[in-house]
Amino acid sequence: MSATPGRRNVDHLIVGAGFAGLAAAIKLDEAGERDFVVIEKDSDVGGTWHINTYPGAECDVPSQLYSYSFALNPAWSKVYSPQQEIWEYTRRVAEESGTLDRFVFDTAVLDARWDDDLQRWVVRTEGPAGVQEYAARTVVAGAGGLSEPRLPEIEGIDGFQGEIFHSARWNHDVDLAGKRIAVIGTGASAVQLVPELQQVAGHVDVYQRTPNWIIPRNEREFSSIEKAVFAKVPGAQRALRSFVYATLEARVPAFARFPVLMKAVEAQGRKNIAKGISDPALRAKVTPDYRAGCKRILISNKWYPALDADNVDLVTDPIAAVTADAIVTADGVERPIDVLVVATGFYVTEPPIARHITGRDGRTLADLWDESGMAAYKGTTFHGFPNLFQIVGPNTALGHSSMIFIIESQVRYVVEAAKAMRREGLAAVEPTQAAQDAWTAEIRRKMRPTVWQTGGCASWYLDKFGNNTTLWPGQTFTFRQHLSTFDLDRYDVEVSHEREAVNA
Ligand code: N01
Repeated sequence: MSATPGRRNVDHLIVGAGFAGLAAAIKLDEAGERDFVVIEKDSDVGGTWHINTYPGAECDVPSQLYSYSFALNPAWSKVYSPQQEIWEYTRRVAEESGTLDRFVFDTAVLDARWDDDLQRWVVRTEGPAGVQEYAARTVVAGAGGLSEPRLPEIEGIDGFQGEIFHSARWNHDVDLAGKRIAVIGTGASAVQLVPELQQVAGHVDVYQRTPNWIIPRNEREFSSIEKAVFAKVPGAQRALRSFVYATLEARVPAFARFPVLMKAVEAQGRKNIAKGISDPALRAKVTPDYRAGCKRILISNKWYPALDADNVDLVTDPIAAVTADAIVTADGVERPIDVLVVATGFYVTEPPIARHITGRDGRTLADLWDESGMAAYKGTTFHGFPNLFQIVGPNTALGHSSMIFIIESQVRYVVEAAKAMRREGLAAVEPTQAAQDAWTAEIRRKMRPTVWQTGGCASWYLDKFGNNTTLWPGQTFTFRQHLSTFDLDRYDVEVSHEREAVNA
């Protein structure tokens, strides 16, 4: 193909240097697919674990499972790893992989457009050196489902004169000691950061729209003997990892087929409330009225005691407006604040990256998804978008186990696809509409009896049509089985135009 001045040809363009993009880079490299770039808008690897630096940020999946299978870490300090430790782990894995020379940091993807003549994606990026254009055989999107902060639309919020920031964009320059702080949201992030704020703030108002089921966190540090055993006997660590994996998978039937079993979790949650909170009125406010599991089950030993503290108020009246220095609730009460922390989650079912990816017929992924919701073949590939692979795509997220297992399953599929394309001399592969529709129909069928669909709550798992387009509705090993080989027979394929001409 003729080169356009300034445009760089690459085989693979990977978007994002979090767990997904990093695994894709490492595994493509190992498979001999070395001509790739990784475009990362942040200044380093680690994705969510580099960006989310709010106080108390920790993983709620056990550390033994929250790591790559190909890079076990015997040095995890605790059962649930803190953010900094996870980020340092990703950095170390990246350095040791020898792939960092192909990472481009502080650079955003402006748009990606499939070019039928080139049989490549034309991708424009913008970074410190300006705008760069790439022509890539494949795009591997690993931008993450929880990366774009969702800011609440509340009257007057733009006119707030104090400090305001999202949990995922923590402003460490703000001194919180003695301040009056409001936190909007009571999800996984808020549950971790509020207990930390409670310790330093003068007063904290926590604005709750819906309570979550929160069970105790079985927290402890690994002893030096355990760490030495993990380092010297990798089999021991693998055995523990397998045990954690099996324990988490054993919960799937309760989520997916028999939500009534979740009553056991609710009993644990009620006990946790009773242990942490003495005031019956406050206990009532934090007790959910829907089936556990419908929203993500949270784990914390610190949340309820923090809410029970003298310097914390839980506010359940809806927020009516934000003024220059206060929050006003629907009952007319005005609560003055210095700092507003917005812990309101992320754009999950309308990911902004979808607006920047334009397929074969000139439509963006967002255009399609706006009409009928997110859908993909095997959570990874898209009819109408040849050679596009999304890691953590539609219906691949988990409510019960480690996303790294899913990421590795998808990365294997991408590598198998790259090998198949090279072996068969293919320029483009794209799942057939029939294959994608059948996959989506099967997901919807499996989703129907799950707690996420029947549990009686609103959650970010569901899109505007009421469909759960985010979670995988089963055990993770079945997902891995589905993606263990690249099933070319479910794809429309094209050889290169040059080869077509020779064969004609
Ligand atoms: O976000 P969320 P998050 N006015 O969407 C409320 C992962 N994670 O950042 O429930 C008032 O869960 C909203 O209320 P409601 C994990 O997968 C993992 O906390 O919609 N309130 C809710 O309380 C998690 O699930 C870790 O009624 C508003 C909160 O804001 C995901 O990230 C740690 C509002 C949003 O909760 C997201 O968690 C942290 C409004 N306008 C996060 N809009 C680990 O440990 C929203 N809310 C691995």
